[in-house]
Amino acid sequence: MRLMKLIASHTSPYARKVRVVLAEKQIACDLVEENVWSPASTVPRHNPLNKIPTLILDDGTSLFDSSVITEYLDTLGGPPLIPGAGLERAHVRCDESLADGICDAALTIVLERKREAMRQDPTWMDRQRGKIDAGIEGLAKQLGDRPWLNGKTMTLADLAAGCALFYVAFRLPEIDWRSKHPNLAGYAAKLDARPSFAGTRPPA
Ligand SMILES: N[C@@H](CCC(=O)N[C@@H](CS)C(=O)NCC(=O)O)C(=O)O
Repeated sequence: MRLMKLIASHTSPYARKVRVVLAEKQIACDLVEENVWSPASTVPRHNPLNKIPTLILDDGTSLFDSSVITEYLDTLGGPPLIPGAGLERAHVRCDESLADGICDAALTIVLERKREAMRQDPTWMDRQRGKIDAGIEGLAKQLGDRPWLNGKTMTLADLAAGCALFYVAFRLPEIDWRSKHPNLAGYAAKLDARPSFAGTRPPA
């Protein structure tokens, strides 16, 4: 059987979420690094949206959007990360969406800051900053003093939340969520110590 291939980068928080899930579930997968911003990107051959992560399956077909990929990986064995059905499942998926939404807003600011100063839109960036602050606050409230976002068991929600929090810390270090939300600081330290997170840190 040919190995699956994950087209990813070392800095994408969405790709990191997929890599963390692969590591947690000990699923073998080749990592192919691609720069989607380069005209030479081969990603459009597998994903018309030219976005990473994109998973190439062993039959040559592909899956994209990190939440679709993680849902598929969860069916391949290893410890289940998404509850099987009902509201429990919906809550985990909703938390994943919240975490991804924090990444979307952070990435929007990162991309806006790459434009010439004159073309940057402060109102647009403030709007995104509001989503990041409120999203992180939402995670902190939900976590409360519980070990994991959905109670006693670690789920995909926690892995997605970790990727979002670490992405904000990496790209927008002025957002000091650790001081503002000490419960998230302890939670993040616990996630960071897991081999799945330790092995997928973005380059310094
Ligand atoms: N919702 C998508 C977001 C993926 C995404 O936006 N990836 C970024 C890299 S961090 C990308 O490939 N951007 C290229 C582009 O938007 O053209 C997911 O969860 O996979």
